[in-house]
Amino acid sequence: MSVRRVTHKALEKLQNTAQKTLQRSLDQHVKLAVTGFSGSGKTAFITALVKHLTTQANSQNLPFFDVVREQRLIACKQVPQTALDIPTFDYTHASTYLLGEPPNWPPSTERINTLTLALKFRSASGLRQHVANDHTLYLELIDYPGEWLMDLPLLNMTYEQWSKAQLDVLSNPAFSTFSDSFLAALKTFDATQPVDMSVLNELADIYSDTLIKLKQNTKLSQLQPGRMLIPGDLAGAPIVQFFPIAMHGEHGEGSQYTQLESRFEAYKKQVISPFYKDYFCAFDRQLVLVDVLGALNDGPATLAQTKQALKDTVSMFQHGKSGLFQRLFKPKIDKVLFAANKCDAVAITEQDSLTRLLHELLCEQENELKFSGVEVDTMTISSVKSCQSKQVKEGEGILHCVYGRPLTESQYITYLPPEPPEHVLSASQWPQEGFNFLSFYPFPAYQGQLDHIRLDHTLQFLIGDKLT
Ligand SMILES: Nc1nc2c(ncn2[C@@H]2O[C@H](COP(=O)(O)OP(=O)(O)OP(=O)(O)O)[C@@H](O)[C@H]2O)c(=O)[nH]1
Ligand SMILES: [Mg+2]
Repeated sequence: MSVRRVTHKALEKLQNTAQKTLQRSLDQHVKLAVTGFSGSGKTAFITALVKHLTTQANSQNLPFFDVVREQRLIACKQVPQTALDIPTFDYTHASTYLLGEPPNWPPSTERINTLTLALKFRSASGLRQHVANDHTLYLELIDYPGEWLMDLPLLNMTYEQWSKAQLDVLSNPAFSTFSDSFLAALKTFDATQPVDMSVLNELADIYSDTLIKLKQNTKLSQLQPGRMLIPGDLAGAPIVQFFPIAMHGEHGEGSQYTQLESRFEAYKKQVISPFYKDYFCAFDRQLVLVDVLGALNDGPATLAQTKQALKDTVSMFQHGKSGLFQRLFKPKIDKVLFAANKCDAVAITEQDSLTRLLHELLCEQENELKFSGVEVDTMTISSVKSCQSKQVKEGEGILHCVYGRPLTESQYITYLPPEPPEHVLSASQWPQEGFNFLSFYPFPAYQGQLDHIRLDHTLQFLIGDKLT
C-alpha cells in the first residue's frame, strides 16, 4: 500500500466533499408566502405557477422571466417537501379543473397544504459558474384557506378591541342586511349573567350564520374567527364558538363575558399562534393577491374594509433585511409584490388604472415596507386567463371589450367591462349603478397550455435574483 496513493485518494474525496458542500450552500431555499383573503386566487396562482414552470417554461410564454428567456432553466419539478406533517398540495387535482373540458376553477381550500419545487438552472455569471455547472433553487409554497389569514390580526387585539371592530363592521348599513338577526339577538344577551352554554351556543350559531351569509354575498374579509367558517378539525369545539358583544356592566368570574373572553384568548393562543409561528414566520418573499374588482363590485364599504384588512394583515409578517447569519435562523421578507389579480376581466386599456388604484390603497404599507429596506412593487396580473381582449368597432370608434364565458352563463359573450377608477372614490363619487365586473370560467387551454397575464413579471420580481 502506498502512502502516496492513500493521500491522493483522501484528497480527492475531500475535494469532492468540499465541492458538494459548497454546491449545497449555493443551492438555495426560498419560502414564498402566497398571501390573500379567501377568493383572491391563491390556489389558482400556485397551480398556474407549477404548470408554467414544469411544462410551459419557454421564452414565448414567460419572456420577462430572465432565467427562461436566457434559456438557463434546465428543468423544474416537484420534489418531496421538508415539512412532513402537512399534506402535499394536490397539483394534479387542481390542474384537472383548469385544463378540463370545459375548464373550471379549483375548489376553495379547506386545509393547509404545501409544495416544494426544484428549479435546476445554469448560472449566468459570477462565482457559481466556476464551482459547478448547474444549481438548484428550492421554492417552497403553502396554500391555506384565506379565512385563516384573516385571523392573524386578532393576535394583537383584546376581546374588547376585537368586539368593537367587528361590531363596527356588522352595523355598517352596507352589511346590516346580513347581520340584522345577530345584532337583534345580541340586544337580548346579558353578558353579566352566569355562564349558560345553551344561550352561548345559540348566539354562536346565529353569528356563524351571519359570517356564512357575508361570505356568500360580499367580499368582506373581516370574517372572524376564520375557523368558524372553515373549522378544520375544530368543528363544534367551544374554542371557535365566540362572538363579539357590546361591553356593558360588570363582568364577574363565571359570567358569560368571562367565558367568551377566555374562548377568544384560547383561540388566539391555541389556534392562531401555532398556525402563525409554524407557517407564517419564516418567509423570504411575499406575494399579496388582492381581488380589487370583487371589492369594487361590492361597493365603497368593502373597498374601505379591504384596505384596512390588508394593512392589519400585512403588518403581521416580518419584513426587512437581515444579515446572512440571522437569515439562516430568522428569515425576513425582503421583497413584497402587491398584485391586483384577475385583471383580465377589465379592458386591456384599463389595467394601469387598476395598478394605480391598488397602489393608492396600499401606499401607507408600501412606504412602511420600503423604509425597512424591503423591495416593493405593485402590478396587475391574472395567473390564469379567463377572458381574451377583443376590440369591437362602433361607428368611428373602437370599444375595448373582453370575450369569455361568465360564471352565470352557458355561452361565451363579448362584454364591455366598466372602467375601474384610478383612485379610491368617496361614497359620493361612487357611480350610482355601482361596478359590475363579471367573473368568468377559465379560458379553455389551447393544446393543453394555460395563458396568463404577467406571471413572468411576477416570477422575475419574486425569485429572479435567486436564479442568476
Ligand atoms: N380571471 C381570473 N379569475 C381568477 C383567477 N384566479 C382565481 N380567480 C377567480 O377567483 C376564484 C377564487 O380563486 P381561488 O384560487 O380558489 O382563491 P383562493 O385565494 O385560493 O381562495 P380560498 O381557497 O377560499 O382561500 C376562482 O374560483 C375564480 O373565479 C385568475 O387568475 N384570473
Ligand atoms: Mg384556495
